[in-house]
Formats: sequence, structure tokens, C-alpha cells
Amino acid sequence: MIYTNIDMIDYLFDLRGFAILKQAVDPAHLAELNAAFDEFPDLPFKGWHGNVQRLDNNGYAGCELQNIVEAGEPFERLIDHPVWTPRLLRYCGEQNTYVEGLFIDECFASIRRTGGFFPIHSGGQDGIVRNQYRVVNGQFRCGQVNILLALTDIGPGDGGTVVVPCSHKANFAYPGLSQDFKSELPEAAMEVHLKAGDALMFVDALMHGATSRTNPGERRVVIYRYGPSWGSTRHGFQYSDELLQRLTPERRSILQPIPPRRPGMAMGVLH
Ligand SMILES: O=C(O)CCC(=O)C(=O)O
Repeated sequence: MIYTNIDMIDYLFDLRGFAILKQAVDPAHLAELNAAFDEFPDLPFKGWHGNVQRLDNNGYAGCELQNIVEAGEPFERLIDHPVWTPRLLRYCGEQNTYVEGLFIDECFASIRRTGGFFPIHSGGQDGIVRNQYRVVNGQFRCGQVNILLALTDIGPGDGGTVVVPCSHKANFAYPGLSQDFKSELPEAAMEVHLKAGDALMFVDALMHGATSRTNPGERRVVIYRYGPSWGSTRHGFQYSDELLQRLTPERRSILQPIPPRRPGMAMGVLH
């Protein structure tokens, strides 16, 4: 199958490795997500609240709450959000094959306060299969595509995500890139500014990170990483039975595309 109906988002995603889905989430939903954060208890590093764990990826990034889909219904609604799900199915869901379907292999919230940043990393040169960018015979066959949803406005000084456009197609490592990238933007990089409700969609092979937050207050984002149905979770989190049971079949199939199969079961435990 050859894609003939490429739209501008597809075009930008292919060309640059990212696109912005403007006002992807409506203000009411956004308010519910922010209210959930306002009520969320302060957790120590590696502390749990239900089935959500604070697991900061590195010491600089700020508070990262992993498995955030277990934090309530507003987060469940993001699983198969209509603005991005059909697109992600085309990009990284092995569409029109025997393994068609999506899987969320990591989902977390990131709350970044003054001084927090995320070291820049990734790039096509690594050839990592899990996060690769690929188009075959006109069909997207990417490994991992991320949705970074802004819950607050992200402008200059807010610790915005940095991308190196087109680096998902890079053949060589970025020369002389310092590992402790903070506020100095490497040449060819750009900081992405978002309004609350916008989603930055990018293939994980794109070189990315985030600038140092210099403003007071906090930057709130939620990141859902999607890949093909046969993927496995990055950190080993298991979705709770309560969550899987209450989800719609469409949402459950994205969190658990392949239900467990054991002797004596005609189908999986929950299906
Ligand atoms: O926090 C950000 O804006 C970027 C996060 C990031 O680079 C990552 O999680 O891989």
C-alpha cells in the first residue's frame, strides 16, 4: 500500500521527525488533568501512590511520575485520544499487518521546577530498532512515537523540550555534544514552545531533551510513548487488574494488546 493522502502533519513528521498537534486536548479535560496533579501527594524518589511510582529519569529532570495512566480517568482518556490515536496507528502500529495495533510502553508525568532540564539524547545514528524512524513502500513503520502533552504553557525560560529537527535521519553522532547540556542550545537545535493543550508528537529517534527552567513555577507535561502491539514495558510496570477491567476494549487493547494465555483458558484472563 502506498500513502497518497499525506497531510501537512504527516509531511512535517516525516521531514522533521516531529509535529505539533495544536489544542489537541480541550480546556475541560486539561483542567481535570491539572486538578489531578494539584491533588497528587508529594512522593519521595521511588515512592508509590497506588500503582504510580515517582521514578525520576535523572537527577535533573524534576519529578517524574511513572505509570501515570493509573492516576485516574482523565489519564485513561489520553490512551486512545482521537486527535492522535489514528495517526499513531499509521506511524507505529504496524497497520495492515498481522500484528496491527498499538501499545503504550511508558507513560509518565513530568513536573519540572526551576533549574530542571533534560540532557539531550537520541538521534538516528544510533540505529536503535525500538525507537527507529522508518518508512517502507510508502508506509510508516516507526518503532516509537511520543506524545508530549503540555498541561501548562511552555515558553522561553520554562524548560521547554529541545529537538534537533531531521536528526531522526542522522547518520552521524552530533559532534562534540556535551552530555551535561543545560541552557546552551546546540547548533541546529530548537526549543519547542507550546500552549497548554498542545501536543508535541515526535519519533523517539529524534534527538531531544529540554532546556533548563529559569522561570519560577512549574512546567507540567504528560508523555505517552506508543509503539507496536508486540512491545513490552520499558520499566516493568504492570497495569492493575482494576484498571484493565474498567477500561473500554479499545483502551484495554492498547495497554494489553496480548492478554496472558495460560492452560485452561480459552482466551486471556480479562477477555
Ligand atoms: O522533558 C522533556 O521535555 C523531554 C523529555 C525527554 O527528553 C525524554 O523523556 O526522553
